[in-house]
Amino acid sequence: MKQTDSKKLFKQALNVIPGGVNSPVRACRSVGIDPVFIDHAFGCFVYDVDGNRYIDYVGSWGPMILGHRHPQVIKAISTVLERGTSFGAPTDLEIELAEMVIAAIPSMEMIRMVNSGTEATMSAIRLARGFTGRDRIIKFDGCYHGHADTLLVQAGSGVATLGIPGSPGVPESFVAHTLSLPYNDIETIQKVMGEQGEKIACIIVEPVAGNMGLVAPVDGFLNTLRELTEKTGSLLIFDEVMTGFRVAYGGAQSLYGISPDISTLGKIIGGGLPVGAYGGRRDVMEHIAPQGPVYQAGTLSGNPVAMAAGIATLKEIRQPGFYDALDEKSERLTAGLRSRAEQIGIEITVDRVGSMAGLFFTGSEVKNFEDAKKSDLEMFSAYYRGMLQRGIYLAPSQFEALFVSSAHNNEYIDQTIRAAAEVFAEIKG
Ligand code: KE4
Repeated sequence: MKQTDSKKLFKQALNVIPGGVNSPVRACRSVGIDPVFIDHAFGCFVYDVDGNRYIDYVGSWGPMILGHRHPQVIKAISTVLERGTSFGAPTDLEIELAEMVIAAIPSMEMIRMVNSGTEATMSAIRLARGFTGRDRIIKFDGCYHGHADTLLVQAGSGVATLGIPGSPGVPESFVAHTLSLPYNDIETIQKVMGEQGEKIACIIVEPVAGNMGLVAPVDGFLNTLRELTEKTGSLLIFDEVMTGFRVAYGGAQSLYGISPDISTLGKIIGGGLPVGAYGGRRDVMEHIAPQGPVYQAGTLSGNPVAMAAGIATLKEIRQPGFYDALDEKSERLTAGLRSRAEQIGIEITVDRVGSMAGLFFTGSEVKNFEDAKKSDLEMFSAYYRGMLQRGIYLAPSQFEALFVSSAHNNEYIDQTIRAAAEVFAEIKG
């Protein structure tokens, strides 16, 4: 696989951009290669600057559920450009997208648009603290909610001890009110909420975790969070930045039948443009400025071009049968990976929720971050490199998910399975 131009560009990028990338995971450090530079994309393919074509399962980390350059999305963007790009004033498009999201996710009675998932979760936590008058928050090890200081705590920094900064530059005081507990550990959250529940402003959780690889909630975990927060007057925040409109049109909350107090969204609702959002109970959201005292703002929030892309995307994915078809394709892929690994005798754990899937090189169940870290990370790196060589573009980290889009068809899914079988045989040793 020719990579001349990618290497040239990466060298150039390293001079002017930290790590040569604008988001760390893109540097591919954990899989031991330099990143390929993408020139363009279409449907389920991305094409690098050296002309190599890849079947894309990153989908820009989730937004591209329709595949790249869907005609309706491109049309909507070019149409709105006739009106302008940004006004810094309210537009009808913001109401249209807000009403579509609220119709899809009933727990969101009101919604505020922002520009990223990080902004959404950061604002949701400020809102929960402002609404409850409490400072302490609970998150879970292995869940990632963006890079706001209060959420960058060292995973597993002890069940009872409060947060230890997960990054230089985050003052201890900024995470002093953050507790990070093991995901899917019902006993621990019950114990901690029993002891400290009255001090907890909110619990924030990925209802299906996609940032430690894919880890689904065990039976009762999400219900327990709902019951405990109701009992203690804390708020439950579902971070659906990744799962929202991904695992179902109504998000993970519609799959598990849980109504959180606040939900955060991003990725798909921007259709590939920068959009995040947070929303929830009206009595909570009414605390947000200028209606209420909790401040949050953004120059490009509700940007008309981004709104148009989001509206066009939701119009397509709300079509009857969209998710059934996506489910079938995703099941074909994960079942294929599982059966080929079995035939070849390599131990993998493959899980899927809707069109979001994950693969670990372990024969054991993966229920939390500790389990995920025990999988064979070296083998994952070799798998990643082998798949890239065969034209399959995966997330360059064991601790990410893969995404199937409506643009993936059986021919390319079967090609992916064949490539995986070759790589499994190669890395099995
Ligand atoms: P952004 O600020 O990156 O838009 O969203 C942060 C965020 C919040 N919540 C969840 C559940 C998320 O998955 C994310 C971001 N996801 C990562 C992929 N695991 C973005 C990729 C990246 O960091 O480059």
